[in-house]
Amino acid sequence: MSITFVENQTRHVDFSLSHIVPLFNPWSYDTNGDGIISPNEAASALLDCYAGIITEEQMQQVFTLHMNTYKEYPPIEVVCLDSNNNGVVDEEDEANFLAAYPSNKGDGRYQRRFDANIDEVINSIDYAIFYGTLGKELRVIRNRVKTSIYEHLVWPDGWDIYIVALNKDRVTEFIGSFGESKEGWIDVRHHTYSFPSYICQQFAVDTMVAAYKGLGYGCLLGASSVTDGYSHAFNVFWAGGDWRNLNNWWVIEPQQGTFIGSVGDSNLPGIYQPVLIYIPDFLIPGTNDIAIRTLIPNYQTRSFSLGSVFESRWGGGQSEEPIVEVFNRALGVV
Ligand SMILES: [Ca+2]
Ligand SMILES: [Ca+2]
Repeated sequence: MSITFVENQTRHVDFSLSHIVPLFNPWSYDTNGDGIISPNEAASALLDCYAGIITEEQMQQVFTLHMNTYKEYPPIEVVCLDSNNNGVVDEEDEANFLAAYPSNKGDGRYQRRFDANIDEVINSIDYAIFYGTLGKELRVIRNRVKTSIYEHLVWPDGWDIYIVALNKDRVTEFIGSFGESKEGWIDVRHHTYSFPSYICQQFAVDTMVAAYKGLGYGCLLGASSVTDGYSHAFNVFWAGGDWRNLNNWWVIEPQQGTFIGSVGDSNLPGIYQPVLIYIPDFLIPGTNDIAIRTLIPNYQTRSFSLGSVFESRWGGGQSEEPIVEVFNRALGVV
């Protein structure tokens, strides 16, 4: 086949070959069309190669896509209703839920995971929450919530992270939306507020840790404010654009799944103006605290800067979602 260009710039294709060899598209193995070549999809390419349907080189193309697109995410162990950790709230989870419903803490049937609002009873409230999530798929949610926009931030000592921009119109598909009673993948917003054991800090830590496991590194982060001597913890995310610009960061109230507004909005209530944004590194041994670095907003220059290279800590206290020993800073980065 030869391609020639004529003077008016339109393309003329001359099909002079006796036959046309169809182009191989390795994406044809993405049978569920989710933009990821899963282990099963890669395995079918391998079988096709053994069967002589595709060449070894073509199989390698599929495996390259598999390596580049498939990431193993750690399971969320407590704060979502996918009890068999297969990324779908499915019939098996339904059977598991019904085996625990109804029950009270202390009963053999009771399972903490299905007590979505942790009030120590699995009742009609948890039933409604469970059926609000039935059928949800984490990969679908992840693909809708995450964008392909990311930014590489490097500290003076070489420690680096990627932050990944979220689609602010979709982020409640992961955290749930209080105002619309719309369930997300996680159920942190249903937790009963319990002073002093489960307060803003625990809502924010559980949301950040679950987001790390479900979406990947650098997506939904922790943050805190200080107003009139009181501290408040919540979550923030970057939505793309210049990461230093306060306008490009958005605040979520994890206690309600409520979308608060932009960090750069001068009308943002003081309790939602972060003084620090927390970047997780590892679990400090013997504690439930996370070693962190920080991003620091400056409300005069209206911009962020990198915090100190010295590690600090952000406490999980009685947060529920198990904190990973080491945060994989490449997890889920495009
Ligand atoms: Ca499941
Ligand atoms: Ca309950």
